[in-house]
Parts: sequence; C-alpha cells; structure tokens
Amino acid sequence: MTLLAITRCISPAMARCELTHVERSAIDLVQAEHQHRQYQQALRALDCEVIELRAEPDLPDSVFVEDVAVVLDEVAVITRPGAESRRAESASVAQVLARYRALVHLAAPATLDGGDVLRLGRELLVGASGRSNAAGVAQLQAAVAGFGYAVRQLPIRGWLHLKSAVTEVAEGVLLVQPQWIDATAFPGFRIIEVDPDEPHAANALRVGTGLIYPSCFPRTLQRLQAAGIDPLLVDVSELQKAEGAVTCCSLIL
Ligand code: CIR
Repeated sequence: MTLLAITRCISPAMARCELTHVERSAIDLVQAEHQHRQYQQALRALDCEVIELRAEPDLPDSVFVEDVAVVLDEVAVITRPGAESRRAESASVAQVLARYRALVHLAAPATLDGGDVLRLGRELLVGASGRSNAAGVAQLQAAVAGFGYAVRQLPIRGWLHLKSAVTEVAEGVLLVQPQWIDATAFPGFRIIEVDPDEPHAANALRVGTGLIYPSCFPRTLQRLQAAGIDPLLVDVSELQKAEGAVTCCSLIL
C-alpha cells in the first residue's frame, strides 16, 4: 500500500530557528535543501507519495511538520506547538490533512509537539517535555479515547522531545537513549540502546516496514544491523543544527 508523506520545503529563515539544547551554528541552506531532497527521495524509495508544502519565509522551523499534528488512522489531531514562534505552522498542514482525516484542534492553554508523541499500537506515549503540557495531554486523550487509544505521559530528561529519546525501529523493537528515558517504561518491547558515544542516535523514522536513519551514527547502526534491521541512511547534518532529525520532517499517513 502506498503511504503518503507530508513534508515542507526548508524555510529561508531557518537560521532563526528555535534552539533549546544546541549552540547556534551557521546552517548552509543550500546543503540543507539538498539533504531535505535526499530525505524525500528516501521516503519515495520506501513507497511513499511525497506531498511537498511550499516553503514558509517567515516560519523558521516549519520544515519540522511532525510537531504540528498527530496523525492516526481514524483522526488527525492538530497540535498547539509549545514554542510560540511555531504556532502559525499548523494552519497549512491542517488544510492538507483535512483531505484525508477528520481533524481535532487542540486549544489554549494546551501545548503539545508531535515530536513528543510516540504511537505504540493502541497506546500514545507523550513526553512531559518543555513543549507539551498537562492540558495538551488531556486534550489529546479526549480526542483519541473514543477510538480506543490510551494516552500515557512519560517523564523525559535531557533533550527536546520524547522521540529524541525513543523510537520504534521494527515491530516490538525500540531504539532507546537510556540517559534521557527509563527503558523499563516499555515492558514487552525488545530494547536496543544507542551507543554511548552517539547520544543523539535514538531518532529513527519507521515507514511501513522500512526505516530511515541518520548516516552519522555508525556504532548504533551496527547495533541495528546486528538485530537484523537494515535502515536507509540519510545525511541530516544541517537539520541537526536546528535540533531536527528524521522523524520531524514528515507526517506519514
Ligand atoms: C524546535 O526547536 O522546535 C525546532 N528547532 C526543532 C524541532 C524538531 N522537531 C522534532 O524533532 N520533532
């Protein structure tokens, strides 16, 4: 089955992106655009039809479309991002999603970033990060409970979003950064820990039965390969300067 991947071109204002844990360094826009195109190619290679929204000149972080929606089979929840500078990103993504899903919009005082929401079967795990608050979790819960999803909040320390600390890399297999999240929170899952020398290596994007993974984590890659997982590698070094990685640049339907 062909999947759909919603993406957005990199904003020419990306140099003004939000930064929380990373020191600001010069982003090479030409290189970032090249890497983004390679990322879109990887999505196509994994059988996605790629929708590309036009670049938003005044929204520096708008390439990171993951944060403005939580897309499930039954409904799409349009979030209210934790960073005020990012709130205007939602409208254009909602417009596209409305073609494919019923929409529910989170409202103030809720804040929630899609990067904090990890779906594991019928459970949505939400990182209690600086971006997602209790009202955001409660409104998400109200939006999805009727479809049989349970919502569970998880403490996260050390980095921006839950999915910086844990992602699913194959059915029942989680890639975890144990310094940022407690792996005992996932009973029944097989856990692969990132290599200690690669603290940012836990973010991988599952697309159907495939996996997209940054090319800059060779040691953790070996651990994935030893588990029989063979990801498609992409260079996202310029996006990492904006605290982005691979899940954040698409919404997969
Ligand atoms: C931000 O701080 O919001 C952006 N500079 C990075 C967002 C990355 N999003 C994600 O990993 N889900």
